Amino acid sequence: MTTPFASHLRIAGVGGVHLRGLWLTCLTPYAVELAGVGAADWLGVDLQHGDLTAEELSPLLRVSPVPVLARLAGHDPSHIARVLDTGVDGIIVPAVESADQAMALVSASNPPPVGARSTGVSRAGVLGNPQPLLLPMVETASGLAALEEIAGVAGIDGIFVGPYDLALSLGEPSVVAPAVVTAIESVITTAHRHERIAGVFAGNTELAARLPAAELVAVDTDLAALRAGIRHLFGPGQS
Ligand code: 3PY
Ligand code: MG
Repeated sequence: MTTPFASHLRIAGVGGVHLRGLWLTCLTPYAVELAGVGAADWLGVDLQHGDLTAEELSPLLRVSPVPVLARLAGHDPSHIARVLDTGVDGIIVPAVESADQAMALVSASNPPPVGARSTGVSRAGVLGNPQPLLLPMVETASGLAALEEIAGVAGIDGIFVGPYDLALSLGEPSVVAPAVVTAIESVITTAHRHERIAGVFAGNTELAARLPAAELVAVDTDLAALRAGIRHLFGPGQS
């Protein structure tokens, strides 16, 4: 892909792509360089859960063969600025529950006059990266209730669904429970109606296969892929 990822998705728009990602929770840059992760279309680096930290982003970005989106630890503007300074292709922000929160993220992600993000020497600045994708997550009943207003906020690129927190918040037993799948589909439809791209963390191939309309689908995690690879070699074993 010659066009930068964020620009590519903005140009392709709704329905223009269906890109399958691998969600990183533990792989080091060494493994990212050598384990063949380029078979995925993109990587999601999880800074909220798992074992990776914001300090590991720059080394990961230097070796990743595919675009990298970072799932943030929270909404703190200084965390957002540090992560954007690394030159990631986009940020995925957990548990956004109102238009006000989404507007605060737009402000934290953009320098004046759009927002209040500070500028300084950074990898993103020196490399001249384009504006990364801003993808608020809808993953609670409150977020779902505010979906229409969140999707309408100027400056966001899309909505990303967190089905595991959503299932918990809705009191449903699994991410493939009918009420959760219906909620995910309604997020995709609403995002598209607002000309926003839709992303979903599937975390399993069964759910991933049911989401052809989403532009971004995180199929599963690096840990799940490692476990599957080890089982493939040795069988189920003790755990
Ligand atoms: C969720 O499903 O809640 C997520 O945040 C994906 O990691
Ligand atoms: Mg979540």
